[in-house]
Amino acid sequence: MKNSANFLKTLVDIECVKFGDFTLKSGKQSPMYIDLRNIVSHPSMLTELSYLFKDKISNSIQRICGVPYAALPIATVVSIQTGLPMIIKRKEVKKYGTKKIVEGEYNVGDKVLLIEDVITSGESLIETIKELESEGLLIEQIIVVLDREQGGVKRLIDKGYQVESLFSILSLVELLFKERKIDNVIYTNVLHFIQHNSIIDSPSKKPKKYLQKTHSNETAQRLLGIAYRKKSNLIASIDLITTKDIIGLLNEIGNDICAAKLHIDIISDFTPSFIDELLIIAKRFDFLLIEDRKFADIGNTQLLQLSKGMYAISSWADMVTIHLIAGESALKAIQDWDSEKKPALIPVIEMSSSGALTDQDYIEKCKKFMYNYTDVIGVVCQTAELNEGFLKFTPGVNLESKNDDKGQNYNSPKYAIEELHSDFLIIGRGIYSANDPKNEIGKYLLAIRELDFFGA
Ligand code: 5BU
Repeated sequence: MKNSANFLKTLVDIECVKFGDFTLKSGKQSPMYIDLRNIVSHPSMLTELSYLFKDKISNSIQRICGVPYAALPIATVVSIQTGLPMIIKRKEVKKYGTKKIVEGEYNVGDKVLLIEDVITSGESLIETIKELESEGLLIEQIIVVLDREQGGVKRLIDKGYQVESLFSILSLVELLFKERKIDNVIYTNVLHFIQHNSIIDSPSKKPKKYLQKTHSNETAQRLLGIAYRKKSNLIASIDLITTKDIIGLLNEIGNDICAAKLHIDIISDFTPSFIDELLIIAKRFDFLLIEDRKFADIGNTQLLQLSKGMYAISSWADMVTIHLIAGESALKAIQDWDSEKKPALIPVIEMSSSGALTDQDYIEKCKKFMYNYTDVIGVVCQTAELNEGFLKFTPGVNLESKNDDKGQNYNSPKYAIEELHSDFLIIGRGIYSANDPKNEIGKYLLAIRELDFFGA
């Protein structure tokens, strides 16, 4: 086995993860079934796991312990791979002899790595932790193979433990969806299930908006999946004019964004090979590409502008912006366009600039027809309220400034999310003009994560 993606796909092949309609122990219906116990019959999977764990183990660890029973074989191979001694926590205390709860050699104060196969609520981990701690052991690190993303990790982090998972159910379904191994329905059902089955109950906090959003459009689902997984709804508007600067910036901040927005026609040294480079980087860092072309012509011209010329936008952009000024016919022309590669559409129905002509009347006119088109995944707007499921992209976001000297108006990330109910924040100069863009984007991430926008 060579990489994590193969490991995840093999989990499905060996039926450790199944999709369908399952009844859980609790009686609840679930669209997925996860049981990693079959891994014991696949030595190559255990070996791969031992490598994956080895990369993550902190230097201070003195003992390894698996949560019984499923994680015991995993702990064993990790112990062999790392040379770190193992201890075993019994599930039941022996009724005779030593009555020990922890087998193996250890000293009070030893720093333990605790291994678990799957985490849901974190309950069995908490039980194991309690018992190990009562023996005087210190839980230094917890590594879980698969996080069901139902709140268990957060619960343990809140208790002060250092927890990480090798994989999450979301990264698994994302991968399978991308590779067309599961369809829209399964993908959406899993998202729904996670949304409604988190053990974290925080009514005082803002609703976990991302998980409540679903959209039948595949690109919208991918964008939501990436945003949720990276816990970033930031779209970097890379309004730079040389390919070197653009690539340089994306290499710096690629991990922190769910999409990059470009104005491809402002690049002074554009060549088609730039697109190849861009696509490689987008894939490497896992973000989508938006061309902010704002098409605004009759249907026929828009199709030419989308697909022809040196930018051949439809060949690479995952999403494009479009004005609806030409009316429904121009939108319909794109929707009816029979093209193998067609970007999702984000109409601009309201602008951030002072004196914009996009008044309430215009917004309502756009709304009258745009919802009928499945290529439309959401809109660029400021205050407009949208139908359930439609994504709201908001430019004019900046932590430092209120406006520029050319008509742009800015809101803070907090205001955009809490007051404008924005789903995705588009940030240009706030990031790319900063002295240290990586450090600056960290501030934006902190601002959105403080709002608990992504839930657990
Ligand atoms: P800024 O540097 O954060 O101001 O960049 C904002 C980007 O969003 C920039 O590329 C604009 O073209 C784009 N934008 C906007 O600012 N306001 C709008 O209403 C629309 C797009 Br539509």
